[in-house]
Amino acid sequence: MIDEGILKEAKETIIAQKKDRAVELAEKVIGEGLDPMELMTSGFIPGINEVGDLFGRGLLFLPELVQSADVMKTVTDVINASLPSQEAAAKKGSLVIATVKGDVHDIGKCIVVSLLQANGYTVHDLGRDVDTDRIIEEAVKVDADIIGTSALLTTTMTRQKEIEEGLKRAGLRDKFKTIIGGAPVTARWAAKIGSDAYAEDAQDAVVKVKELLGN
Ligand code: B12
Repeated sequence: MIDEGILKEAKETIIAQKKDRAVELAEKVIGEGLDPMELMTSGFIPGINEVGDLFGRGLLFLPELVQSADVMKTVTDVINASLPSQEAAAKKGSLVIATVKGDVHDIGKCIVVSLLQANGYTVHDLGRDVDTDRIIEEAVKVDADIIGTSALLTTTMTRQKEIEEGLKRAGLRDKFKTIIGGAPVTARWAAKIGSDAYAEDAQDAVVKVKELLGN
């Protein structure tokens, strides 16, 4: 268990944009053999969520949002790099993952990608702002088992529906399982558009992928 004071300070580093201290805390937790995902889930993520909340209420502006996101991105990279890589064991299944077209939010997607890789899945990360057709083409090309998409904007969630429709049109719907995520996305949305699964965070994504692949 990580000390409550450290978790609180981690949250604060995101809100107050203290990049050096945020990296120090991440390295300290990793160095002490504690769980960096706990620091992420109970420290840094609540911090960026609060930033989003303040931004949504007009109490904080875009330049600050961008700076907080930069700190968040940096610590995400530090923590992701510390997760064990299980490339050799990567026979459990493969995924193509992307943030949908029109959407540049990728912090959450990158966490999901790292945790899936750490759990032995092969992940083809196509990045962010990725066109629907390209996501489908890449899934065919690498013969993926699952297509995963992230959407953080209510205006880009519709791209997840577009994937379902694109797959159906191409006669490929039965070839792939689909999983969706992102802050505004819900299990209800998944059911509505016909996606096979919804995951609320990275840990849940691993659970749902396991279920989808039966392993
Ligand atoms: C950081 C951030 C940014 C950064 C993104 C940097 C980056 N590289 O990602 C920047 C500054 C670029 C940005 C820009 C914008 N943003 Co912004 N942003 C955020 C913020 C504060 C945090 C997002 C985040 O990283 N959360 C932390 C991660 C860990 O959580 P997560 O993304 O939800 O991911 C987890 C789960 O959802 C899930 N998951 C995620 N993806 C996937 C995928 C799969 C397959 C699965 C299974 C699971 C899964 O697992 C993840 C890990 O636990 C949110 C607020 C919020 N609370 O979401 C606003 C927010 C999403 N942004 C918002 C807005 C409005 C914008 C802008 C339009 C602002 C502007 N005026 O320009 C632009 C849009 C740019 C674009 N076209 O995409 C609004 C959206 C409102 C809406 N209704 O759509 C929000 C909600 C803020 C607000 N309250 O108003 N933003």
